[in-house]
Amino acid sequence: MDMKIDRRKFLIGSSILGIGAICSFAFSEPEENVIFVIAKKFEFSPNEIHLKMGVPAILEFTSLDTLMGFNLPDFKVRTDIVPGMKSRLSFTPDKAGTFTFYCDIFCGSGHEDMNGLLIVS
Ligand SMILES: [Cu+2]
Repeated sequence: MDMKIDRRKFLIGSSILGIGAICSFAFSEPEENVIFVIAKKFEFSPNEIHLKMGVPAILEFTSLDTLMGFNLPDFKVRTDIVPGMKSRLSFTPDKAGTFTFYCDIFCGSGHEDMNGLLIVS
C-alpha cells in the first residue's frame, strides 16, 4: 500500500470538505452591512457615513485612545466606545436626510467639535 497516495487523497478530500464548509457558511449567513468607525481625539473616521433607507446596518466602533461616546439623536441610538473593545450598534434608518452624530462623553479640549454626518438616501 502506498502511503503517499493515500495521504494525498486524504488531503484533497479534506480540502474539498473544508471549501464546502466555508461556502455553505458564507451562503447561509445573511450578509451584514457593517461600517467600521474609528474614534480618536477628536474625530470620527469616517466622519461621513452613507446608508440606505430601510437597509439594516451595523456600526462597529473602536477607540484609539480614550473613552468616547457615539450619539445619533435623530435615530435614538448611542453607545459608549471603550478603548480596546468593539461596540456595535444595529439599526435600520427609517427616514432619509442628513443627520448629525457626535461624541457625548467629554474626551478633552476638542470634544465639542467631535461630530460627523449620517447621510441616508
Ligand atoms: Cu468626546
